[in-house]
Amino acid sequence: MGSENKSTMKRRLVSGASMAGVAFVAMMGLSAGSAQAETTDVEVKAGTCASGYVCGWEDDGYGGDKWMSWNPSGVGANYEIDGWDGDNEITSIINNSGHGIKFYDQDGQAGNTLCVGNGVRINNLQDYAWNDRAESAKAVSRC
Ligand SMILES: [Ca+2]
Ligand SMILES: [Ca+2]
Repeated sequence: MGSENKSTMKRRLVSGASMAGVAFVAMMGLSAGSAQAETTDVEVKAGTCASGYVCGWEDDGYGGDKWMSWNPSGVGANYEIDGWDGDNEITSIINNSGHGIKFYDQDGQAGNTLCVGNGVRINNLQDYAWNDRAESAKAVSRC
């Protein structure tokens, strides 16, 4: 009797495991679907940086708050990223300004720099060791 119960338990365990497998596959299918939706979403957000502007967002993938939206008047123009809403928060950038944009990791165009060429999109500044660092910027003729 004892061994029969054991084998019944075993069968139950095996069938439970295969059910879990089915659930896992279904979940994988779902996450693949949402990853696709996310890509479209990123493209939509990326499209919100108008020609002539350089834009900076709080999160990667042009998400979260858009702390920077600047239309530089020309080469040499300076921009001060807001100390409360922007400094040390920008994670993604699109430069549609028509100029190179030099970012500084301190206020008043001081400190270390990262130059982002015209037409460049950076999905995640972490890739350049520049996540949450930008505090000010300047338009330059080229990077
Ligand atoms: Ca950030
Ligand atoms: Ca600043």
